[in-house]
Amino acid sequence: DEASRIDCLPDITGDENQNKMLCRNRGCIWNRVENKNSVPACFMNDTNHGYTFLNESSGYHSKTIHLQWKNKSSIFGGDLRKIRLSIQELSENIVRLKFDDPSQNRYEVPVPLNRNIKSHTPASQKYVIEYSNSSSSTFYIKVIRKDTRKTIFDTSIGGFTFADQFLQLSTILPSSYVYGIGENRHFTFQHNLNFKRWPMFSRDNGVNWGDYANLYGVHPFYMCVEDDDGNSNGVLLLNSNAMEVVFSPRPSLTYRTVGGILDFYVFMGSNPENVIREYTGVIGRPYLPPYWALGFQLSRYGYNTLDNLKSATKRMVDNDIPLDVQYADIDHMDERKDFTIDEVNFKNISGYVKELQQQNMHFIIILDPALISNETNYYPYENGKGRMFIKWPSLNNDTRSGQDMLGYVWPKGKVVFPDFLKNETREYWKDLIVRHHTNLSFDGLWIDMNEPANFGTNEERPFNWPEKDKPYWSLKCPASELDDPPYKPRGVFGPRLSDKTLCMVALQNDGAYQHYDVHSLYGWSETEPTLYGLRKATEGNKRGIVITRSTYPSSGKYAGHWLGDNDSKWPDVHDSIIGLLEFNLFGIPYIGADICGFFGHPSAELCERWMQLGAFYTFSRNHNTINTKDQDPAIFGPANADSARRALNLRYSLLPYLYTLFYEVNSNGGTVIRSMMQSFPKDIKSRNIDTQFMWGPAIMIAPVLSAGKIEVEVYFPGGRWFDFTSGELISEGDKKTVTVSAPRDKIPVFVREGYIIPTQLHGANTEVARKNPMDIIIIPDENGKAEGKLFLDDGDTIDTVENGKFYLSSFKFNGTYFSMTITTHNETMVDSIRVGSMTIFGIRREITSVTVNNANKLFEKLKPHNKLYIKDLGVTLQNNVEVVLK
Ligand code: MIG
Repeated sequence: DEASRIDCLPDITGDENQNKMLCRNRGCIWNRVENKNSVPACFMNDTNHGYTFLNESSGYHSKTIHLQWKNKSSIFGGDLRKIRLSIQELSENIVRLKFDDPSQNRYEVPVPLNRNIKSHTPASQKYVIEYSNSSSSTFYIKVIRKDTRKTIFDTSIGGFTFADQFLQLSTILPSSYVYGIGENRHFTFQHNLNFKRWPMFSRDNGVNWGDYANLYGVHPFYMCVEDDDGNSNGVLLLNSNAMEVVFSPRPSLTYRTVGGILDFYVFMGSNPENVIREYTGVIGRPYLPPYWALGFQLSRYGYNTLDNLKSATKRMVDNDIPLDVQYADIDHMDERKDFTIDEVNFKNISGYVKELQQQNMHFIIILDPALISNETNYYPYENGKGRMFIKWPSLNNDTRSGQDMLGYVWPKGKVVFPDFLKNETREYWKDLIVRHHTNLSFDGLWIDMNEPANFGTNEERPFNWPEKDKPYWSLKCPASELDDPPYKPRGVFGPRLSDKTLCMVALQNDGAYQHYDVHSLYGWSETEPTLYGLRKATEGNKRGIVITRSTYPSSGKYAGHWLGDNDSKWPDVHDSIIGLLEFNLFGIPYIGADICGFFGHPSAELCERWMQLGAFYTFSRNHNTINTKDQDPAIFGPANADSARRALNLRYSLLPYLYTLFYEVNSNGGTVIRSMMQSFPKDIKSRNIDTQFMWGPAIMIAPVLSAGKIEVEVYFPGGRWFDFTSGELISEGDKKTVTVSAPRDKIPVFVREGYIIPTQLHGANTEVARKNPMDIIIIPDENGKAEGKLFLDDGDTIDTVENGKFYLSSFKFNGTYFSMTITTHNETMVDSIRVGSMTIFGIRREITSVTVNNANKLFEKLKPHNKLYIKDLGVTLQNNVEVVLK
């Protein structure tokens, strides 16, 4: 069966005769299918590879199984003779399957997870485990959903290899509705299973530099919708070594990793959202951003002077386009050195930042991890040398032994890399941030280059860019099995794993870790210390925001992410949606791409459309690279400025709803931006849609994604859907695809029946907007019912949720009666916020009177779309509200 083949020559693409021979030597089967290059010609023979059952023992919600290597064939040699499988039933929905070496400890991912066993009964458990206990046939294990009998994880394919530097395991997937795995640029949200291979190893790589490339972060997590009812599961492989996954049309998935252990977590849900709730219950719930971080943000690399930066901010303000955050990139530093300011070109930036803050705007600066080492009196280096940085191991006849490992990044000299896996480094890093904050009062930090990136590694020539006249030798890594493992996952560019990063032999945390194992955790390890430093710097009580380029499961607890260096091209507009959806699955819902593109220059139309879509990124920032033209929305003239203003005003009016979604995921998990598949898991047609998406349960966004188009084909699952701005009924009854008009200045946004959406009059920034009157928008379903929620807090201090310092009310409507019921009221700031108006969509019957808390109120029936508009409720958020329609 061609569809079931698991490649046995992942490393070779060469001479056919050699391949055949190697294939046989590996105990695999050779059979080349003419004209189908994607189908592996050499594939695993299940009976030749893998382990057999030895014995087992049981404990509290756990079982340990010992396995014996079959000793028939091997792919790269070195298969462990014995391995151990520990099964832990963590809860009724979560099971952990951990394969390791019983004879010695191997590297395990040090990210702290919540993996306590929750007490539960076997009867309540949603899964059963089956495995082979035969000493003659190849061992397999299956996780089966109890009530549907669907097998959701199943290793009975492809054998199984566990060698020191090559671990391979395959699982048969319950369906071809598979999503996730990253970070890569994916072309479709639902995976293409035609033997596609996706590498994971954190790397500074533009998103268009080669197809199927590994990018900045690592997320070995996928989600699969199992059946027509939407039952779903997610699987995390907790492993941080260089790895790849390969799909097959069977459908199956094969993992190949070069180290560590195979530590799987299987999460089961009755729908996709529940899976993400389970997943973030283990890796950590997403960060609650400060309210201002939901505002629009402007950035670029290469303002080059403070005057240019100021002009960009001013263009926004002059054109009445909402703006909350202005950025400064590495060009504001003195020769791109962290914790410094270019006192010539950015003289007085500190004063300007204060001015912006007085106007209720915020400021974020970039921070790279690498610090210059060869400069006198550079405090960050002086204060950390020999202690806080990643080091060389001891090497034969090499003076670098035990020294700080030096590389080359943006500053004009050799740099060191803080070792964030060492406890002391956290305090050291915090102190640097706190000291710098006394010079420049930033509100957030944007951490870049933390894959970590190093330029020109292993290039045996003077590395003479960007300063042609000042050559620097690049980092040269010694020969080692760590840098040149027997198998190097495909797509890691360059001949060695250290390409564009540190040497794999580098040591971290005083020798506790080799960089080989923890490379992809570098960005993760920098994130919490950066947030910690930021919070200490900003009076210790400001929530702050960190945006990080390199992420790993659990990064979402502390930070948001941008999708990296994209191009100003139409395909990048579309693919950004896939990135948003995936990072929401990964527990990082604060996410966006560089609006209008990082490399290249967008046409006015591209940037106009991208600004509209970007208005619906949770992290909404326009950013581009050095030596390109400005691309802020006002620079293209009044038409672009008008349409950016319109889209952003729409965003700002929806911020109370968006913030409430963030509160929800922060407390209960789930996603903020979600796919049609997640919103309508039983609707098979929705499962491959990635051109439109949802904000929470109620709002659908269907952007224009190509040039010259002024309409969009939108898929509407069943029920009533309205155009958000006009209130026009667009679809009702059965599901259908509708062509909706989208003139240049409009992004189609729809609302779904059954929800109540708290909105607020937009403003120049969030500080203004969040005090404005609210308009409660009700979208009744066919029975007249709707409901919703509103969460608010001061938006700016830490732990408001943990300390109960917030306001929460719930809305209900049944066709004639509306209630706003306050359930938590520990933030009095909301008391002065007026509930200005109420708008009810799709009211078909006659209304003769409206009372608000028993007082008669004026109302209008707005033609042509049957909107009922109650102009002035005359109440605030302070007390419960009742509205009766007659
Ligand atoms: O290699 O700091 O992705 O957003 O503007 C370039 C300069 C380094 C890469 C980041 C980009 C940022 C840029 N950085």
